[in-house]
Amino acid sequence: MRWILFFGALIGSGICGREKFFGDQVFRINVRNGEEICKLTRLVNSDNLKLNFWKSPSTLGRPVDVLVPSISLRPVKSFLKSQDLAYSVTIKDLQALLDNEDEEMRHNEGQERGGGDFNYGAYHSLEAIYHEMDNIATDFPDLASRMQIGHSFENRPIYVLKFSTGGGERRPAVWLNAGIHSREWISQATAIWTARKIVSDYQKDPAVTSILEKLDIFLLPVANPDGYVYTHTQNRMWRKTRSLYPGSHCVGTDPNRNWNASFAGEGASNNPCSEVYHGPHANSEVEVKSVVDFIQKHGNFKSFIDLHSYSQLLMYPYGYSIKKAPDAEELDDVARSAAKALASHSGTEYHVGPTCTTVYPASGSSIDWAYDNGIKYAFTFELRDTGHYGFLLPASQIIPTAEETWLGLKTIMEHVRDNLY
Ligand code: INF
Ligand code: ZN
Repeated sequence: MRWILFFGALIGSGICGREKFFGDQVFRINVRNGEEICKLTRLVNSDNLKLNFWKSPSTLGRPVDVLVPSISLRPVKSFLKSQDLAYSVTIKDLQALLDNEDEEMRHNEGQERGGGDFNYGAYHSLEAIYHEMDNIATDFPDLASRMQIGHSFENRPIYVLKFSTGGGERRPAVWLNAGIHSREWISQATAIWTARKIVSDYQKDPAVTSILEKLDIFLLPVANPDGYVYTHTQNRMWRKTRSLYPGSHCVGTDPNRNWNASFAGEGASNNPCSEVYHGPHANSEVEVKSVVDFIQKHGNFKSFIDLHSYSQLLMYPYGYSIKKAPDAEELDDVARSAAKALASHSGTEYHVGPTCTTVYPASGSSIDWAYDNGIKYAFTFELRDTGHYGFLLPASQIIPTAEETWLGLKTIMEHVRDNLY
């Protein structure tokens, strides 16, 4: 028994390196109605199969993506067959994709250690992203500054880049949030690329110059630093924070259910082991509270944009209710213009709509909190792709994704610039 505990501790402590997903696959399951969603949810929630929703069942009957460990392949296939649920295998060998990603990152880190510039077409460690934020602030001291707005549960700094051309401490501002769900690596990568784009294009791109003459931009590339480090060192599929509360045997709160917006309502769970666990109370996650405190202290934010992946969606409030946001028409118009601008780059198609009916009910989300606290232009981007690679989007797609997303972000920020309230 002692040996089992010893090896268990060893693996848990990460000394044996990251969790492996040998033979694991991702299934895309077509659900046609509520009854089938319930059946599937029960299946995923049955502990022994260790399934994990990559994309939860949605109100629209969109297909559901589920990570199926190799040991559960047979029972899951027979269950789906018995329930007459059609499915396809979108990722046949998850570990192969992870090995690819690992190999690319190691190669790139070698280049950078040799003094190379930050490669925006590669995924990076938290340390490398923080270092590049510092470089950007150093390269453009009159425009960019790196500030610490708090620390994570495991005491890592939470850094934000502020882009400002003056106008005092309370100039109307835009908050660009990324990396709140740690496994959505295209989100952090797009954010750091966007930081470099803003400083590079100021006084070159008239749109950027005019936006920055009226607005400050605050960019948080890694909103969940502990989770992000955990995806690099222990489990690439980690989504939540790494907080642990007395009496709970599961780690992590979903930071996109922890905001004070219909907290603990529909679409969140009170089970600490759930991927959508809302936490013991609103703002229990220091990573969330740090952003809330900063925004409330500043008091003049006009837009909050949260970058997630995947599914190619551009959504606005509400997630916590089916009720229509007072500004829904305007937000829908802006989102459709942004999606059109985004698509002009490479034809990437985004669906637009309110969270609740576009994906599923979700209480405690960042953009619902922002909107209900007077930050009118609140949007969530679900970046590439639509499930072929899912969270494991190849690094070769980072720059095209960031470039097209930038066209959407600019569209929104131009609208904010011209419609200050
Ligand atoms: N987004 C979903 C989530 O469960 C959907 C969502 C988006 C809910 C925006 C609320 C607000 O949080 C993701 N995407 O996790 O990565
Ligand atoms: Zn997410």
